[in-house]
Amino acid sequence: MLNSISKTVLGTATALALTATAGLAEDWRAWNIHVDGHPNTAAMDRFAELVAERTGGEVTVEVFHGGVLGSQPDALEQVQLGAIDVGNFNLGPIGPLVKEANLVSLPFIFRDVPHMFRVLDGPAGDKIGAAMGDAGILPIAWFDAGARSFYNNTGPINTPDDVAGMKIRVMNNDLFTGMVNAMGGNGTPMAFAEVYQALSTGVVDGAENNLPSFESVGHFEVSGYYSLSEHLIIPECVCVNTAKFNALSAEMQEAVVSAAVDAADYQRELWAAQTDASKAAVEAAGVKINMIADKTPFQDAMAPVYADYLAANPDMAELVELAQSTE
Ligand code: BDP
Repeated sequence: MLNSISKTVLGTATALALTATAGLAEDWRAWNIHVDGHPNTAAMDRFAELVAERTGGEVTVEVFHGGVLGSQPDALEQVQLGAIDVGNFNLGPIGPLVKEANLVSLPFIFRDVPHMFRVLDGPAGDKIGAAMGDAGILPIAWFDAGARSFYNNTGPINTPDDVAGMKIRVMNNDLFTGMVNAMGGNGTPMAFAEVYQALSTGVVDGAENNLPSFESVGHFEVSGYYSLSEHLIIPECVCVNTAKFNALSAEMQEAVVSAAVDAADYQRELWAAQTDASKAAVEAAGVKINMIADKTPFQDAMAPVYADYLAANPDMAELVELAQSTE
């Protein structure tokens, strides 16, 4: 007769054998920096639903919103280590980890969002994706993050000279500090979660972001002017720890990718609507949206940023040319 311990062991062994036949269940932890009401939060929830549905529950995703799993640079390291499995990441903070990904963080590299997606869908995007995968952060779908513009309190920004002397918060990437410094300002990297307070206490004079994020975390409450410089058009990804993804069966990989791609289509629809809604909301709250008549002086001011980047990474010249020559 079996004693209770061996019954338990046997029971466990049977359960394990059943799981093994069905494939090992994967419970993924997902990082998302955005709050409720932001398009990416809704899209990450949709991703989790679709993954559960299409993998028959073999892969499940629990999304932690609002950056509670840590700042973006920290979360990216956690993805590389496999402590966080998946997330919605901006390619800006990925640049310091994957030099190919820095292509998209060069100011004014893209003419507009459709141009950015054409580059990502072409050979340049393949190179970036492969390099990110090699670094452990595999992109399986691309989100729209619009264009980033400057905001501050002292007055509208119309020329690079208006940025001179200002301390401007940027995401963690030397290209962004270089960008502000090239206008005579002081580019200051800081975690997203700290920016509201830094703006309201005057630790920084301004920051830069797209309209949905400018609104969703309340930066518009502490910034009177949003000037449409649109200096950065940076895509975002649904990115998975490469080893975790590779360990899935081909069928499960397909299910996860299709969930991410459909979630990205949903995100892009929501994004377009939210950009208009956020613009209207911040204007209604009293923010002055400033059109910049001529962006050429901003573009011209970026010459040293490109020169430094290409001097430090001569092998990236081909990618830059690929992007610039993409119709
Ligand atoms: C938002 C991005 C988010 C960044 C944030 C920032 O979606 O990934 O962390 O900007 O400025 O637009 O840090």
